[in-house]
Amino acid sequence: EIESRHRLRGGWGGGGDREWGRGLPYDSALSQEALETLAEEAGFSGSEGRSLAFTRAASVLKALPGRLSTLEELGPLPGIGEHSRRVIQDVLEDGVCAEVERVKLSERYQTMKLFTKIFGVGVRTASRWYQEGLRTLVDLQERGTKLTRQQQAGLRHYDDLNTPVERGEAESISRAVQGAVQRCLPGTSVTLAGGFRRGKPHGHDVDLLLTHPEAGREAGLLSRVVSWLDSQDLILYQHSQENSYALQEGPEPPGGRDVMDRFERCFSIFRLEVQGGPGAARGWKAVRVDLVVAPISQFPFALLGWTGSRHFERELRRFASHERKMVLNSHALYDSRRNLFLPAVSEEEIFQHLGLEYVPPAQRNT
Ligand code: 8DG
Ligand code: MN
Ligand code: MN
Repeated sequence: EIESRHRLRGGWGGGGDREWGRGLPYDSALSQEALETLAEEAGFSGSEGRSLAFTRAASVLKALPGRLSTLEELGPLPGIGEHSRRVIQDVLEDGVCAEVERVKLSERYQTMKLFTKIFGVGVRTASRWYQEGLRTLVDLQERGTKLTRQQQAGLRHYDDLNTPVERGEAESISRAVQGAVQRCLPGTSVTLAGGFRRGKPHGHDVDLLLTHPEAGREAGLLSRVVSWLDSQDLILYQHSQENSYALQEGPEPPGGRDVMDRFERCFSIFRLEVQGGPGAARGWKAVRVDLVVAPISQFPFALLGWTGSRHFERELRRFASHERKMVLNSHALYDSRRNLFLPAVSEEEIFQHLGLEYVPPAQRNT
């Protein structure tokens, strides 16, 4: 897809004013939404492959610069399969796709969506609860469903955590963490990654990447930072994981399950003071925050990995492995042909190693 995007930039210019069959302006947003719903539904059914196929198709549409007028225009596009084409065709012709509308109305889809929006609840747990006949958040509480500490926090702050985080809020949390690291280890840098680094105006959480210019100094930093934030009543929930990455082990096999990495990190919920918005009456709002610590030598890889989007990362890693015989993850880039790690001090250098033009964060929203 990354390759096809490059091709598209050359070949698809100036299509912005085309209109579809009945003379109404049409853009691909509706088809994208329809395909994303089917991707989500496939994920709920545990069909990862199908889910990925729909996500890819949606993402190909997103990369089209102009409007889509006929299905024929999709002719030479790779990554859009039979089923996705049918969905796009339906949307082009009728404005909706019956299959998608059926999914959206189904009890299972709606319940799975409700449950998986609880912090700490994945598809498997949500699916089990559905099988057990649970349908609402109240059901979970009243029927004494066994919940982890994380899920309890997720349920307690359900509304806040499903309210988009504004950029200003992310910046304010970033500053609070800056303050904490300056007390614990001066010189530590805090970088806003994730969707906000890609320029999105809001997100579902705040992703912060910590590093220190002197290798090794970052060890043990996170627990001190979290303790200090906690002592300031800024933390409503947290669980941390230690660094489990050892470069000597060699690269992990390509095509690993997802983008999970092994940095020291903290999944948390912050208590953010707010003036307006949904939490205004209370004066605070719960916000999901991911804190990740990377050693300086791995920082560019961590930054690239944690900037996302998830789909962009997946495609980039696939490109590295299929086209370059390289293993890319959030820790390193490994050249399997030459049997060596390719170090980098910036994201630009990683793209160079991969033989790709640099893609700035704002263009990674695929
Ligand atoms: P959003 O929060 O605004 O909804 O979007 P996002 O910022 O793009 O999504 P995210 O779920 O916060 O993930 C940000 C990036 O972090 C994404 O490309 C995946 C990446 N990431 C890693 N490792 C890990 C990991 O171990 N867990 C999680 N959750 N994300 C990881 O590189
Ligand atoms: Mn994020
Ligand atoms: Mn995150």
